[in-house]
Amino acid sequence: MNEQGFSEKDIFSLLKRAKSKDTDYHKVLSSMCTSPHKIALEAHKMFLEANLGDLGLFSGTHSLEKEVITMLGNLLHAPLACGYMTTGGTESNIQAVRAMKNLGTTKKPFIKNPNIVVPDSAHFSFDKVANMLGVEVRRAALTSKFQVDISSMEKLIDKETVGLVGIAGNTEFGQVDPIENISKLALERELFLHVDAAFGGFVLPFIDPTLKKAAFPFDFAVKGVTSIAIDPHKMGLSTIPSGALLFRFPNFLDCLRVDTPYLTTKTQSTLTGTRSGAAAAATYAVMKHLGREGYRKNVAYCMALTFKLVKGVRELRELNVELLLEPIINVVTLRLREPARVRQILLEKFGWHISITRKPQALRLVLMPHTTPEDIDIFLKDLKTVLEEL
Ligand code: 0PR
Repeated sequence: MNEQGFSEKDIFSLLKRAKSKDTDYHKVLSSMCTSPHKIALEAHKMFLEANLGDLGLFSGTHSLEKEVITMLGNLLHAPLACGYMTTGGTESNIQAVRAMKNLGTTKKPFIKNPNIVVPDSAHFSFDKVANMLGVEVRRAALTSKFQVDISSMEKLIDKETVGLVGIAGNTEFGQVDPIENISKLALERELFLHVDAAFGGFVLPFIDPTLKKAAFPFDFAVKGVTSIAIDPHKMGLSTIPSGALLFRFPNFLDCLRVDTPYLTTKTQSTLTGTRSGAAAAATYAVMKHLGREGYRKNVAYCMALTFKLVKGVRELRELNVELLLEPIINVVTLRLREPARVRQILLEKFGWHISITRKPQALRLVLMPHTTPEDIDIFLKDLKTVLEEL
């Protein structure tokens, strides 16, 4: 640290220099985050110092968090669900598995080495879960449609399994697991079922039902689902860090509780202590402001981009590019030759940020609200140029 303080002017010039190196979202097709809605930004600024780690001091902000959980509970078909606002999908997944472990090993005290079974497509946050919680994470195979294979899941369950995980909108393919079938298995085997809807939670409930080729029940309407992760800082258009974890029953929150004797509240079930009240206020503001109608419009916009991209890709068929999967949500994966090289050229020559799936390797594009239909036209033209040159 410098001995003498810098002037405000110097500090801001340093900050501006750093910020100028950041990528703005234009030409970013790899991110599941986007620019927050302006009302979320304003609300965030208003509550910058609010700390949800000490609820008694910030009861106003806490009431906003509680309202967010109620709105999400209603959206996900469990008006009485309980939960709290996390820093995002990673924390929600960690806490959901921690609750499974705590409740599972109490109910079945013989369990010494608990395990959970997740789809092979599970987000890398489950690797952190395994490392942190001492819970073995078993990865079940996927079908050719990148949904978890139920029979593979079933084979991995044993006496020490405490829970199952399904994904509603997986990170790489945007696919939705057959949550109803996983739920059947969970109920038969008396296991908890966590649904990771970190991305899909603000998409699936708002998709035009006439567009859905099949229904994708994924939330508490499915009987066996015991917890859900849903992230307002992704398709919810809120600010970072806004995640949420919802439990069907209050005993899940109870089993995460620790005593906090010198705080204004006596116990705490959250993972972090000090927590952003700003993110809770931002999420409250944008959810109230947009309402279901606003989110339906947001999803319709992203799905229109998705279909425009799909149509354009189909027109490039003779260049050996095809869809890996008919998109369910606003994630498109493209099978083509030399995906890593194509990605690199698209970045270096044209400035597009795109990611690549692991197995199989394919180009992955997430169509977020910061992208425009004109961007899609330009992207398709650039992709055509690259493929022709290969
Ligand atoms: N679950 C699912 C299904 C996810 O897709 C993600 C993140 C998480 C959990 C973890 O959420 P947090 O990162 O909020 O803890 N999915 C994106 C990914 O890993 C996150 C992301 C967003 C990455 C923006 C890059 C980026 O620019 O790809």
